[in-house]
Amino acid sequence: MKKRVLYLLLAFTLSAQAVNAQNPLIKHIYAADPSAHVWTSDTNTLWLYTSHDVPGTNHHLTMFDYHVFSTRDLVTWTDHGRVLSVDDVDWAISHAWAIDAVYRHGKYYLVYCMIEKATGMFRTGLATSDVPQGPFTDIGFIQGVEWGQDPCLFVDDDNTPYLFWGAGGHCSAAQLTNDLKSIVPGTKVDLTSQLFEVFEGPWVHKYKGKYYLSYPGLPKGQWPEEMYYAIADKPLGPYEYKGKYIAEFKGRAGTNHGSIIKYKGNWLAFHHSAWLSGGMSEVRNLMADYLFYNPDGTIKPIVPDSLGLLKGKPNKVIIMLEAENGKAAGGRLNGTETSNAFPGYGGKGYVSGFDVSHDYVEVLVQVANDMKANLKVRLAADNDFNGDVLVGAKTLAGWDGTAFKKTNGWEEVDLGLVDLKQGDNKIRINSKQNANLRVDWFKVEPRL
Ligand code: FUB
Repeated sequence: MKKRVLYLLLAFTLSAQAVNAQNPLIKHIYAADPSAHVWTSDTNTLWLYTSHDVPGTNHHLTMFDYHVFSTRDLVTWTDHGRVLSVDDVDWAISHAWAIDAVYRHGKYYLVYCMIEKATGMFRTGLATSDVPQGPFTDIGFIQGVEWGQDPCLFVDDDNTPYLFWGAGGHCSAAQLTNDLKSIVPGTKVDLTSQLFEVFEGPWVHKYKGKYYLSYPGLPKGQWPEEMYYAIADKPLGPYEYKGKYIAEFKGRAGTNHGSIIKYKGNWLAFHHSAWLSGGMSEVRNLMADYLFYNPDGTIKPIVPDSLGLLKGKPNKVIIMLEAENGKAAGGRLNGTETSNAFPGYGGKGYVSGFDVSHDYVEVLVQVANDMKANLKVRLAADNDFNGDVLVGAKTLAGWDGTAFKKTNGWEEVDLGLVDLKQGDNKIRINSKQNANLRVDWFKVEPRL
């Protein structure tokens, strides 16, 4: 009898863990290389700037764009969609690999790496936005950095910016100029020999006045990568190697890459694994775990499990796609235009100018696997109008030349359940006649 109760208890605990699992952190899209930030402009929100793995590839050669995620409670996460792609960067040709971000002088910067068309080498690009969720506009690459893969832009308490980068078993760092656009001459250092078994992906955070440089390394030169760290008294070193904080674990990817940050009083470690792709080791998903220090300042090793940042609730995700982001977020404005004259919109504005039939606004939804999702659109229409909603190439059942009602200002219209296909999905709304339609955003809630 006693045994039965124990079994039941165990079964209940395991199923509760599965339901409440918070790792993988984000389950609707393959994302990797998370850079976590809390900006001084709003300390309640945690942001993740990530790269994006292409479903079905199992390599990193065709990685093409970046995503931004945000949360205010570590339970509900918003995917803000594509924020920059190789197509948006004139000087680049491919390899949208690891990224970082920084908030400086009232602007948000994406600090990213792509292969330069002219030289075939990795450059560290800068792109800016007025808002943390992007999309971002490229402003060129940082002068003086060659093979600038896996950038980490660390700003010290005195506001001095430092860039760390690393690839192929090397790690370098330098002070940056105030505008972030170039290296301060004479400040570049090669940190490789100070970082035991370093391979790539540096991340710097500060704890109790010391500088912690964490990085993916190759144990005895063999894959998979594990997460190591070293500590210094000054940002540019010298660094003293301290150990590993995430060793190889079940379901790990070939690579790992992480960031460490304090949010609402807790230290968190973000990284990636291959749990979601079921063993395709180069198709990765985001992971998160709490991080604890020993009294001597060393880090207690983390063994990732499905509970992650468990708050007693399963994670929830919302994909928020602002209509006005258009091409910069992988969407399209056909015959329509952006505006901000009609108050009450979310984001930076809305799309209007649906003057003739086939004028439309389209947004891009990217998902890891085929899935169902709830779709909502926020719009304002001065008159009733007939319109279509398309998901992929197909008109959405029930929304084919359908009569949309005149709204009372901005209203959320529930378009129902849609089928999303693995990879890229375009969602489009068009008005068949001029009804002074304005479209603010699309909200997609994956049913996972
Ligand atoms: O995501 C592509 C590459 O894989 C990153 O740049 C590396 O850090 C590794 O995670």
